[in-house]
Amino acid sequence: MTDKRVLTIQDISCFGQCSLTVALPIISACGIETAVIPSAVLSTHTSGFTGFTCHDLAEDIPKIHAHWKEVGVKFNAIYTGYLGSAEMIADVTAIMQTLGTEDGINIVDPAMADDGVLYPAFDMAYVEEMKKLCAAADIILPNITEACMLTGMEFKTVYDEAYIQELIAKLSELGAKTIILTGVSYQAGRTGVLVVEDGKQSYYEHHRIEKGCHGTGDVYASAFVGALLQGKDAFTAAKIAADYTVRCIEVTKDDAEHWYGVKFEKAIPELISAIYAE
Ligand code: PXL
Repeated sequence: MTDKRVLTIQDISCFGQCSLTVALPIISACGIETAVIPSAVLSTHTSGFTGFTCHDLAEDIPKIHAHWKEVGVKFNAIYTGYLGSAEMIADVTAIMQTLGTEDGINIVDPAMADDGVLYPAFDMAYVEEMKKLCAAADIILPNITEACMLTGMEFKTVYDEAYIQELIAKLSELGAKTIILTGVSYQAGRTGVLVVEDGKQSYYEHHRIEKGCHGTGDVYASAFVGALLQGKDAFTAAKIAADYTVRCIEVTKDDAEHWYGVKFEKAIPELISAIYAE
């Protein structure tokens, strides 16, 4: 297989610009064939909307897996995001263990928490299952809140390098080989991403826009996957994804009506230029 093929497993929030409605267009725009397994169908995402519907698709996952094994389809990367229920995580892990090519990469965004709290649908049973999925991954992309949940460390908004090093040490103990820790901020107005690969650490610091936007974790992870599959090393992909996410927030932040997500479509040309320039 010369062209790269990715499978992404996450929910489809029909409105709200997150999870599959972000991952599929971004990774496809990067020139990568993208297959999906929707883990749940929601009317909207759960951050800021009330009264949303949710239909869990856990029962379909083993059936899709069985069919694909018959078909013989394989993936160069399997990337998981927001899943929905703890019960499906064992089946998702099984997919990661069987449907990858020989050199396939498993990428887990443990999308379950932000700003110190779990998303409404999740509890500690979900966190426990997510730890196992992270252990089966080659690359994990937690934010600081998710890293704290996965390691049992206290969430802090102000911290020093020693705190981040302790988080990294505990995340490494979980078993993931490469860690992309997002939202690492040591000073006002700046934030960044810490990439830990084979024990070697690199930090990419950039401008921090104070206004947080929904769905940016998914935008970040999807751009990272697209850049990585286009042959970038993990640090370069992490940097490209960070710059793209900042641009998505910049083009959205002054539009009060667009509170539910980011206008990631507007900045896709910049993402593609960055991938082909570097
Ligand atoms: O962006 C993460 C995400 C994905 N899917 C659903 C969500 C969220 C964040 O809240 O609610 C359904």
